[in-house]
Amino acid sequence: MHPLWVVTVLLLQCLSSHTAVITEGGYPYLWHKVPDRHGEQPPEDGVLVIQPWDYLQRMALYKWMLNATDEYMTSMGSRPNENPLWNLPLQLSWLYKSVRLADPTSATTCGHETGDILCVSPHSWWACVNYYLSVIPFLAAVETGLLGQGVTVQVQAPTGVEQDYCASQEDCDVKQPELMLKWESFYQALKNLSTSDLPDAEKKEQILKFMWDAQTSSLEASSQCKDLQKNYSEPEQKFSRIWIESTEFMAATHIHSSLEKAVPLMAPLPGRILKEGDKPPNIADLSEEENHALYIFYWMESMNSNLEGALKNMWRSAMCSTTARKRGQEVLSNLFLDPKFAVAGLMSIIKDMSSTC
Ligand SMILES: *[C@@H]1O[C@H](CO)[C@@H](O)[C@H](O)[C@H]1NC(C)=O
Ligand SMILES: *[C@@H]1O[C@H](CO)[C@@H](O)[C@H](O)[C@H]1NC(C)=O
Ligand SMILES: CC(=O)N[C@H]1CO[C@H](CO)[C@@H](O)[C@@H]1O
Repeated sequence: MHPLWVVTVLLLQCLSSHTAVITEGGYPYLWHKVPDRHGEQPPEDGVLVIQPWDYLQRMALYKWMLNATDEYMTSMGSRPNENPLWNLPLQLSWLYKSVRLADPTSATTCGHETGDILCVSPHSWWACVNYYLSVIPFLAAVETGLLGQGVTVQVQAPTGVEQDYCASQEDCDVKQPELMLKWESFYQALKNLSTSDLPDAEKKEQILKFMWDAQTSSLEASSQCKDLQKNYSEPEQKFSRIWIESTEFMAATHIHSSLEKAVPLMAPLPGRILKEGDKPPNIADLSEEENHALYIFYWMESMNSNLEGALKNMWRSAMCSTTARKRGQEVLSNLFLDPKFAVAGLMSIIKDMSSTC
């Protein structure tokens, strides 16, 4: 073979095996720069001020949540980073890397490379959705005493937006009572289970159930961000709708989203914001895997809307046992990760699974 040909083939192989890189050294972007709670001064008067409109500060909420819950996660396994909350900082890392936390209106340079790249824009729909998956779970953790007794939090409000974000435990208890309760139950369950005699496998299942219930509620509450979708391209809007749906599909399988297991699930997500005219599976500057995952996303959306939402409900009721959920995880990861997996097979699998409940 001609050497140039060999190089070309190798290069093509590299390109086609490329998926969006969402980590750095195995951890979310800039993880080592994220402030450590214990490295900081104790809060003055017990009031901790948090600034979620900055990437590192928002990521810090996750670092602290992981730190505070790790001791209750021993039933997840003995290896490091088995805490299932890892999917949340990874998600934020992907949003940051794909510039989804930036201002989509270009009225400001917040979050853009040309401006303050660490800035999280209150105009970003993704940043808004993530508020319900970061600030709220954090406030609930504080409320259940996980970050120390007597600590209260004041959340810095964003400027220049009408979005009504709740800004303290009290405020969120009033504006998002059910959501706060879901997260508090999760933390409460962690504490309860840590002193129970149940076998680890049973504890693990319970913890994952409570956690995914809470994450699903956060996704539902994020419908409040709807107005912010307008400033994105049609393909990005479509993708964002189905991203919520597919995360709910994943949630129904109660997957153990440890650091190691959550990375491959996020790797095929599109590495940049979609533009007008982007048509999967033929977007030239995205990898085969990203194109394929988007194609599946679009297919699932059209399927689900043809069935008026029934696909999701069918899926949820099919995920009725540990065995079914395990199989559900396999189906989803095959669907998104393996471009050869036959889309048509999904329906028969759902049918098959429903009948075993
Ligand atoms: C939490 O962080 C502190 C300081 O970095 C560390 O000493 C402690 O071991 C951590 N706790 C857990 C459960 O990881
Ligand atoms: C935890 O235990 C307390 C006290 O026994 C109980 O009231 C509460 O319902 C339990 N919560 C969860 C989520 O298991
Ligand atoms: C909902 C929203 O954020 N709309 C904004 C879209 O972008 C324009 C400027 O380009 C803003 O004026 C809108 O407020």
